Amino acid sequence: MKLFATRRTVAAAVISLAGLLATATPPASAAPAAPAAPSSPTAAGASALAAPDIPLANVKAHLTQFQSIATANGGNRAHGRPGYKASIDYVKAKLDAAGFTTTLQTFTSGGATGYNLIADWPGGDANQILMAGAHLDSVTSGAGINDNATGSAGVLETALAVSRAQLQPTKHLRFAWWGAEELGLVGSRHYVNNLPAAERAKLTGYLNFDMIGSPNPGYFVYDDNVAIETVFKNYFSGLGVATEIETEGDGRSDHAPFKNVGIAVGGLFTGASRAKTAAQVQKWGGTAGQAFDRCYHSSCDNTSNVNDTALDRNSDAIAHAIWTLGTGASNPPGDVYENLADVAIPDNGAAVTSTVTVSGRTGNAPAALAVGVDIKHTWRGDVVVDLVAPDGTAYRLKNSSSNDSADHVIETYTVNASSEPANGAWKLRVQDVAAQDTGTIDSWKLTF
Ligand code: DTR
Ligand code: CA
Ligand code: ZN
Ligand code: ZN
Repeated sequence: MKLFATRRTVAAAVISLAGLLATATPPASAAPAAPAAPSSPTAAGASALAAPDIPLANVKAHLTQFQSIATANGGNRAHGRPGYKASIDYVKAKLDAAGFTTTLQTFTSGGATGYNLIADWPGGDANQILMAGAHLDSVTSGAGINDNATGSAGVLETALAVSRAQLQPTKHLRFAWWGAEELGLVGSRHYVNNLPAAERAKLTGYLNFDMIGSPNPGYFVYDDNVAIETVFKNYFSGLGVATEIETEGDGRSDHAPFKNVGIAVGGLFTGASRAKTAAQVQKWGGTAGQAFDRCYHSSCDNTSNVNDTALDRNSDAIAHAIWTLGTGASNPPGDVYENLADVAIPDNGAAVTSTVTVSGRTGNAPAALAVGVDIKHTWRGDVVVDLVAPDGTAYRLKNSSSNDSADHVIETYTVNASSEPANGAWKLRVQDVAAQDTGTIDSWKLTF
């Protein structure tokens, strides 16, 4: 829209005229609804059980076993090598003895047979599965103790703690140890690619642990899903340990195949070859200018390449997440899924989107799906807003309006989404369709 005076003065004239006329209101189908419930995938009010401490000595005993296996098998535990299968056999034997239902899934990579070990804890809601996993393979150059016997041992000892507690979680718990991660997430991609859509839809989340005991550790939390991220951040703040968002690994570990099909993911990481900064030393101690793990993918990645405090804290954090996300309420009404990330809206340009991933729910979305929108904009009449369901169906929330010069779109719309499966990647699509004035998607959320 080409204006001669500044937009504000022209608008002031138009608005004062328009004040005599009906003001723009959201389309009837998206009439504002009641404010949403507190934001969490498990509704407020359901109390999760407190996790036990994970004994560091037990975790380190697994590391010693993995080191011995590598030493006895050519110095590594790599895909296709005897050290990897011996690692699988060790973990499987522990889980079988602890009452898990274990499954060995095979695949082929580079002409060699690979193995994923899947362990299900009997019980819990079969339609709401919480998964935790770690890759068990090393590179060929070493024993792979920090990368990734630490993650494998932390997940193993948490699973054994579930057994010791004879836990009866709300959700069904599934643990996984992946093969051939170092060759390109081969094992976890094989698992996800061969998981039918109906089975994927049951996964409420996948928690990934790849390098959780780096010798010069940082405390990094994956920021792929706000609810899972919050569980981990709350745990560490309870310890008085600062955390940072994990930025090095998008797509670089076994959470990626799950995220790529719309499953909520999270995890922890203590750092690889990047150097720790002086600012990070202030938070965490250690050595500035030195890699978080100077033996990353090297022959020196052995049992002396681990920081016990980091390993202990992260193992306890795994247990905290499993107990918190696994024993909280199942999906009663009022679950909130939100995305707090800012997305810039180009002036008079292409539409932008922000995604919220819903998983682990059963059935379709409700007839009164609440869509909470917080868009900052200096001329909201420019803005068109749609909710796009996982199958691509668009629901118009707000049309543009040439005379609505007010700031911001902060509304809760109600959408009849009862024809849409609840699980999947929902998107808020926003487009600025008039020149001048710009804005940002500040946050948005779905309340079921
Ligand atoms: N892909 C992992 C190492 C790795 C590097 N950056 C990140 C970030 C988050 C998790 C893991 C990683 C490996 O080499 O096994
Ligand atoms: Ca501990
Ligand atoms: Zn690696
Ligand atoms: Zn790794």
